[in-house]
Amino acid sequence: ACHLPWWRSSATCKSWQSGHFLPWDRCQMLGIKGINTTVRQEQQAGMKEKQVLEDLEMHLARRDTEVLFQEQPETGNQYLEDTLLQSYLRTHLPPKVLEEVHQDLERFGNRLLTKIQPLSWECELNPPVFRQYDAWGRRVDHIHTCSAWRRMKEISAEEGLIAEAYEKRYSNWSRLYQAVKLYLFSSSSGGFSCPLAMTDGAAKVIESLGIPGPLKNAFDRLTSRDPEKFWTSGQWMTERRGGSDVANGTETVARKQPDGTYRLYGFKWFTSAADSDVTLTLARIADAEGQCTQGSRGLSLFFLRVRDEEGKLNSIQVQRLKDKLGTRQMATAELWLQGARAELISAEGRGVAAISNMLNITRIHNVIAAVAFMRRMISLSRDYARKRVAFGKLLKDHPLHMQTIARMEVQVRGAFLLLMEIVCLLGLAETNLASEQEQLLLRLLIPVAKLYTGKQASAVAVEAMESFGGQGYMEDTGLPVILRDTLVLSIWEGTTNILSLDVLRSLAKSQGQVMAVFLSTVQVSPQLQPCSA
Ligand code: UCC
Repeated sequence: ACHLPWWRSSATCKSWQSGHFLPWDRCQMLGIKGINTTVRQEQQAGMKEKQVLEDLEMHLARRDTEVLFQEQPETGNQYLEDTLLQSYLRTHLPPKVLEEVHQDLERFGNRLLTKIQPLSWECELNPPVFRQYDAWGRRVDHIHTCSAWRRMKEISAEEGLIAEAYEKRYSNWSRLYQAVKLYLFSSSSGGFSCPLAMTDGAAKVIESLGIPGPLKNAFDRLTSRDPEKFWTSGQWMTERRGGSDVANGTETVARKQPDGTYRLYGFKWFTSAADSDVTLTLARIADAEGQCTQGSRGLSLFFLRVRDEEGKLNSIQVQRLKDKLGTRQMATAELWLQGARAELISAEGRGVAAISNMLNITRIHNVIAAVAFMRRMISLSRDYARKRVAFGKLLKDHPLHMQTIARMEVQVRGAFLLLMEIVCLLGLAETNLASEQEQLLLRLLIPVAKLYTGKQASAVAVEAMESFGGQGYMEDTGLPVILRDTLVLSIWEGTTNILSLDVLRSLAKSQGQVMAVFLSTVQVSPQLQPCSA
């Protein structure tokens, strides 16, 4: 008799002759119940069953190789595929610079595709692990990162992802060139663009201080192309009482030592890339009576090494790693500073003003990441539209679908051009070629671009995810990773409202001049603008 195995659906039965599974109604039709039938009837039934089985096997064979599976969306060499980027460089860079940069970017695009993207996925699959004690009960506070993450650090040095901006081989164009490499790297970096942002910010702060003697070694390492020498930096600003209101939230105290260094005592609640070599952080210097000045004027900026030469933590205890929605590839930790040795690097009480150089750089990196994630999602969505058939034709032949992609494309193009404008201005400012107006424009555009693209990137990522249908929601497509990592862009490095206040700060401090410059800049013809060659 026909029996239904418990693990099969009720619409299926197992034929007693063949051991194959047949739909229940086919069994009925074939009359293969096996009892109360004549020999002729059984022969007829046997032939019918054979035919059905052949049909079924053909059907299964087709299912194995064809229609059930959808073609995977892919990107090729991101530089060569990015027509806007290429045309921007052609129309803005001097020919000699363009020639060298083009060659390097084409090579880098291939390296990203063949070597770096697979590492990025490895970083996602092997997030950092925190081990507080060793097998013998000794406290070790070891943050273990995967080999792919450590390789990203070496690649960053080899590619000069920080060095390029400080060597200034191409004068004011070096910043733009660095930003383009970071833009290409960002969505394949497995989260390593975060420590790079802070490393760039730390180098910028040290450079803006005139690279004082005690910081020369650190500056050289932060901007090195040698993987053996290269250091990354953290930026420890956020404490228990919050990350936005730094002036009132910072409780860490600095005690001066007889040798002129300081020891820091406090609790840093959110320290990204906790595996970094060095960091910049804020603290309140205690006077002889142990009293500290409260508010912004009590904050000073310190530089410290996280570990000593033997890899031992600098009087720091790791409380735990953060359990984040995204950027899970990167170790973000809660740290107790228990007398960490540090050097004061700003004037006393000028910590916020000094670290704002770092904030402005990391905010530009945030814009870079926003544009890069949008570009990656849209590129994948476009490729999918060329491969995926629905309602009898490719998605690319459905006007409504293409309208959705076109709208996203407009978003990313606008954001990309804004980013290029900002890094052009930064390059001019860093080579003393920027006019006063250009400096004001830069000051205004950084918070505007960060707040705008941070929000825009998550909206575009959600839209792009939807364009893949249910596949977009599948973890192992890698698309949800991009969405999660994008969502942080409006949060860290200043939330949207904090940046809106920063826009007001720039307006107030310049007595409205930033707005006058902005209006006059957007009203003149593009040919007259600073970054239009
Ligand atoms: O740490 C974090 C995670 C790290 C991960 C980073 C990865 C990035 C990766 C990107 C790509 C993948 S998240 C935490 C980050 N924290 C913040 O962003 C802080 C947010 N809060 C603010 O920005 C606030 O506005 C504060 C802290 C700057 C406000 O401080 P104050 O002390 O209340 O502000 P004041 O008194 O208005 O400003 C003090 C001085 C003033 O200079 P003077 O005294 O000369 O007038 C300001 O003009 O600082 C100056 N200043 C600035 N200057 C303040 N902000 C700026 C600025 N943006 N540019 C120039």
